[in-house]
Amino acid sequence: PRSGGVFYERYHSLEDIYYWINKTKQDYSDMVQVILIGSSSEKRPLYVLKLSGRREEVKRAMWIDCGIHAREWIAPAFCMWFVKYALAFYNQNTEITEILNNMDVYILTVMNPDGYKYTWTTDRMWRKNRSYNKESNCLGADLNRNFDANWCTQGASDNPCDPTYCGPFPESEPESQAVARFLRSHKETVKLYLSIHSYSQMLLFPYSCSYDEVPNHNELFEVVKEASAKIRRYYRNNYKYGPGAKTIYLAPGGSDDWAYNLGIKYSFTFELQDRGRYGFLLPPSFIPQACNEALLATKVTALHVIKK
Ligand code: ING
Ligand code: ZN
Repeated sequence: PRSGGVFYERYHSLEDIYYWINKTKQDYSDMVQVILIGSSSEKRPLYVLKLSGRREEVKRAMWIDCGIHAREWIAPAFCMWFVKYALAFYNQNTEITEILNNMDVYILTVMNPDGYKYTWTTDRMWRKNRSYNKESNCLGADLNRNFDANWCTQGASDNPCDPTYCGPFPESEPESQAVARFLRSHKETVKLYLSIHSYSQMLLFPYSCSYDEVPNHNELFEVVKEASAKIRRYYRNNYKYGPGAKTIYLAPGGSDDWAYNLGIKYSFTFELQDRGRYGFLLPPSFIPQACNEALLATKVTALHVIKK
């Protein structure tokens, strides 16, 4: 499916994305709300878009965050692609209509705005946020090692100079704290948690922070297996799937594990294109297919939760 316009087939600066958030709210004021959930360590606002179908009050919701890691530019591009698709095809495409009629969708387009900005101005391969560290000249913590799930054990670093630095304590970073607080206060309604990363083409679910199997392992496994099969069938591309620790590597302090332990039993991390040819430097010409693959996986997971 096309999502209209060359705008979505490019990467956008942070300023453009803030402008786009405001424009989207104005253009679709009947379906879109903007919620300020906090601010980054350099005091940039963290805006969540809330998409709602035109129906009566719904009791369920899903969450998508993109751009927790600065250099993974395809992730914010996906959040924008998803929003545009959902708004353009509500009441046109049966699946997105069913999703929006049954769930509100919360979207954090750039979870790490300071890092994202830094990759546009100074260091394209930056991963962490840009917070100050006591007793070190190195900046930043890895927001996907900063959540309270076996925090800072094997697979994370306690050295502020490392790219997987876990921070001084769980939720020490304003960006991870804002997300955690929002989800804690919405945990009765949020039934599905999605976190968008790149690269490696994988559909992951908890745990990443240990080799333990989660209680609904088999169900989550079947969901990502179906999503992977659909991507192969529709787009001729291969996505691995499985629990994070066994499928990619042991990584404590991740947001999906934390969200799972909070009680959001459908919790996934999608690693988008590619498998390493371009890596984080995925050319813009790959945006449409990469986003459509992730859109398909998003639909599969959301429809599964709705039909439960
Ligand atoms: N991958 C993730 C990372 O943070 C991950 C993998 C998934 C870790 C879920 C923890 C939980 O390392 C990338 N590419 O960032
Ligand atoms: Zn990442």
